[in-house]
Amino acid sequence: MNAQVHPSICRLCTAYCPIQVTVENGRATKVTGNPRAPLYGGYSCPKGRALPEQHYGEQRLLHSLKRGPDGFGTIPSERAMDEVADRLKAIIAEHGPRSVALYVGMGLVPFVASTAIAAGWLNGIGSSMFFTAGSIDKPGILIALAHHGMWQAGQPHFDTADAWLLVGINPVISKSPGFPGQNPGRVLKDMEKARAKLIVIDPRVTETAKRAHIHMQARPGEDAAILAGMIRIILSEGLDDSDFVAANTQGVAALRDAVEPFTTEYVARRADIAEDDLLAAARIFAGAGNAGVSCGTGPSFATHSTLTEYLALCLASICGHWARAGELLAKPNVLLPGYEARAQPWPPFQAWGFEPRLRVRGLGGCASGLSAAALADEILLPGAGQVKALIVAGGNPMMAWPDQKRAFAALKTLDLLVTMDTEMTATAELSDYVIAPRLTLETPMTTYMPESVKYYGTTRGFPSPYAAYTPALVEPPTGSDVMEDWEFFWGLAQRMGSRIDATIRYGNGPQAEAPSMTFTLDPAGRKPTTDELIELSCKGSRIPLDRVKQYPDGHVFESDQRVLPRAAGNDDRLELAAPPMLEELAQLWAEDNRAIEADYPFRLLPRRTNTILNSFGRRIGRLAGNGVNPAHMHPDDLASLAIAEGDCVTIRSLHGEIQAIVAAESALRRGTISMAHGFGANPGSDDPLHLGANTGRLISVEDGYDPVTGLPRMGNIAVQILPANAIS
Ligand SMILES: Nc1nc2c(c(=O)[nH]1)N[C@H]1C(S)=C(S)[C@@H](COP(=O)(O)OP(=O)(O)OC[C@H]3O[C@@H](n4cnc5c(=O)[nH]c(N)nc54)[C@H](O)[C@@H]3O)O[C@H]1N2
Ligand SMILES: Nc1nc2c(c(=O)[nH]1)N[C@H]1C(S)=C(S)[C@@H](COP(=O)(O)OP(=O)(O)OC[C@H]3O[C@@H](n4cnc5c(=O)[nH]c(N)nc54)[C@H](O)[C@@H]3O)O[C@H]1N2
Ligand code: SF4
Ligand SMILES: [Mo]
Repeated sequence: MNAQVHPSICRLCTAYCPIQVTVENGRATKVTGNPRAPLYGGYSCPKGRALPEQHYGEQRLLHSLKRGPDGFGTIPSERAMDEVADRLKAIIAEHGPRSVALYVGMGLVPFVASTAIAAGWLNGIGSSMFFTAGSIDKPGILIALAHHGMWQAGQPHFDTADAWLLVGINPVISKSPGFPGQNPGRVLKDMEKARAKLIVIDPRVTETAKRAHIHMQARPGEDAAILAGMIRIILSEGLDDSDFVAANTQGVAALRDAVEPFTTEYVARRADIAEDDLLAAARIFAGAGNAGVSCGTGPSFATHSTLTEYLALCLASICGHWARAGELLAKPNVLLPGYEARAQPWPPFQAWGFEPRLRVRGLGGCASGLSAAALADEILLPGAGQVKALIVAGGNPMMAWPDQKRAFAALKTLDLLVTMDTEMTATAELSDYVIAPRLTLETPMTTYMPESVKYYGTTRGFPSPYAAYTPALVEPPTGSDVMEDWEFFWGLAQRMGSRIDATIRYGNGPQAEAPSMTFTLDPAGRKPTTDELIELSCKGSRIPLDRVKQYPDGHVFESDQRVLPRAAGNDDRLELAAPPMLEELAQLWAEDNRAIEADYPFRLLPRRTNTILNSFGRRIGRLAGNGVNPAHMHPDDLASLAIAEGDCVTIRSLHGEIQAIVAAESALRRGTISMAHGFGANPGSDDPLHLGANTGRLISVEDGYDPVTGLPRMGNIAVQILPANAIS
């Protein structure tokens, strides 16, 4: 037996854990955490350890497929590209380039150049109908930054934080990039040792909330009100950093007026939390020398997401929790170009109202891109500009888009649907062609992607200047016909006689002027290798890629670079009173969420679990368990409805209904139901006992949608529970 152990990187989620992969006779047989790697303390999770199953399990697509009258049959990938290119050319000739849309999902995230090349291909054929899963995640972050402005130097070093506020984010499980995801359980332990205080707002006693100094188990959907209440306490008690506020912000008086109605007593009653907890949380956050606040998908999906993110920024700014001149720059970059940062803002900027305009709900281009929640309607709405062909790359619209039935109707109307996926997903089932990609251990990669997420929110990115590179460790299984995601777009451009015009700009507004990567590929010329694309993306990096490659276990490339003082004559300011945000705050006040419809007394909340990543790997037994996503409910709620654990109930919203198996969970706030997404089947193939239920079916794309990002209410959904029925 020829077994070797190689260091590598798991890229399933944005944690990018360093791993050790045992390779026997050209196959990856075992994955464990890498104890030699810095930052992660040897951590790996069950999903990462199941990489061999992802690569060699029966579910893996090893050939591209074409749908014929009798179902799917394999097709050589070169021929699939010939046929797809011909059909696209015909569709463009008849309906124009805008009739071709591209949706990029989480499966494409690991390799920045894949998304850049996919988007560059779309550009090259003259379409700007580019949609990503990011638009149905936390799109409000980017719009909030545009309203507020951004602190050039970012936050101080994470290890210096003596308080941290987590709003509806559960990093212990999700490793969501709003909090250091490098072994977050250990990060929390280290915080405890350093006596840093963790404050959590979550309707569930999550794995993270268990470690909190203060946990406000609030009513869902009240996060903006709670943050407004904290700001009011800080300003009225004079706990703000008034020197920082005077020197670097504007609008504090208007903010003070706007939060005035959000008294401690009012907020505590509205969100059903203890007044003392709210007071203590505000005082701890303001009293900290350095503190951060990160909001997750919980508040994002509960409506008012941009406002919540905006108030989180205002909270940080009134407390002056930004890096000051002379401090060490916390995130100096490694694989991205180095940069100089001053202790001054980039002032607010416009981040919406861009081309292209969509034809539905007044939506269009904005900093978070086009809204994927509007794409089904763009496909269904007849007339000039209708989308006729959709390429789905590393995404699963049938599992992930809000309003599953509308997504189903839309995908079935298309003239051409092509999906690139490693498995036969619910979306692939509806496709004309399914393209089989290489998987991660078959491709080289760097930590470039998780490094770059710092440009998409204040608390994101590696907490230290860490980087790693891994070569491909194995070849795809013998006899397979798979390609890298980017090669498919290269192949299409080659056949369509178009170019690939790719640009990656990091960050938002004025910040995006700084590091960027622009390249044009001419598919008439020589095809690059993935390693050449990696080199291209790291051109101008602070640390040369070759040096990073010298450390197979990854390395922290410390820098002694300091934050520079404000430039002479500069008077840019952070905006604490952006009119659209203060107007929304006034609406929130008037809205008063306590009026829960009498007929829909429960609130359905999103959650993530440690073994499942979105809709990935649903067919990998070790991860998916029995394949069901239980509807978690409080035992007292179950008792009051005479429902037993394991019963199948109907969950009905104003928009749709699903059937789900109930599990008791006393960690939940009463009146809430907590369920993972990405389960279930296409309409007509439901099998709640074996495949689980799709929570997207309960969502309406028009309910509470944000006028800029288009994000509808995807959580905090009012539902009723109809008692056990006799499904078997
Ligand atoms: N109801 C509800 N809806 C939600 C959410 C929710 O909480 N509740 N969450 C939302 C969020 S936060 C997000 S980000 C979106 C996610 O939306 P999507 O990205 O559309 O959905 P995923 O389930 O992540 O699908 C990723 C797909 O990529 C495939 N894949 C894995 N590796 C590769 C690869 O190397 N190449 C290719 N081509 N494919 C690969 C996987 O098999 C999977 O089918 O869903 C959103 N939708
Ligand atoms: N294991 C695993 N990791 C993942 C994923 C996965 O599917 N599995 N998905 C990845 C993706 S695409 C993303 S976007 C990230 C998401 O990462 P997170 O944003 O951390 O997502 P969750 O873990 O679902 O945590 C959301 C929390 O919000 C709470 N919540 C629900 N509604 C509300 C509300 O109205 N207010 C407040 N304050 N809290 C609320 C829920 O109880 C839950 O604990 O995770 C990524 N990582
Ligand atoms: S947390 Fe798990 S899935 Fe995410 S990178 Fe680490 S091992 Fe992979
Ligand atoms: Mo996400």
